[in-house]
Amino acid sequence: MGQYIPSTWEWVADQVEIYEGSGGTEGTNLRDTDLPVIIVTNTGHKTGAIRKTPLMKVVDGDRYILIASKGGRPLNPHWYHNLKADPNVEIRDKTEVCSMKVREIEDEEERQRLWELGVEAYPPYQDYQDKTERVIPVFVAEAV
Ligand code: F42
Repeated sequence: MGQYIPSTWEWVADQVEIYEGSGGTEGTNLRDTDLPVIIVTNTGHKTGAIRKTPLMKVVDGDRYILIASKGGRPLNPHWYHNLKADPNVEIRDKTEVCSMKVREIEDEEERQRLWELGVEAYPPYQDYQDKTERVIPVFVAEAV
């Protein structure tokens, strides 16, 4: 494993620093909302670096749903490519850290069901999808 390289988006790198620096007791929500956030530690597939990606917490039973929205931008986030290259991640949910394996949901019916769970947890996901041609990818993360 390489060394940790913070996100180039400062507000994101800052959240990771507070979240992880407090052992998962602070900075665990999205900005000043009460919407919970998890941190997905993944491996940069070009650099081999450790990357830490905060995402909205969306669950389906004991699985996490990871939604590669990137605010509805035309291209998938870099972390999408990292997860496709190496599905082994760590997910921090507040003070809990688990080793998990991710897979992208290709089945349209299953993807739609999980997408709806995402929109229920974080309605802006639908706005992001409405503003891009890109079909926003959905992953599930399951404990190994
Ligand atoms: N993003 C989402 O997509 N969905 C969410 O639900 C979400 C929630 C959220 C909550 C709190 C918060 O602070 C951030 C949140 N974000 C959410 C933003 C998310 O954490 C990511 O910052 C965002 O999705 C963009 O991901 P990104 O991987 O494109 O990050 C960019 C900004 C970045 O860090 N780029 C690096 C750079 O140097 O430009 C490269 C990162 C990287 O992984 N590089 C790879 C490597 O090998 O190191 C190469 C990847 C490649 O193929 O180019």
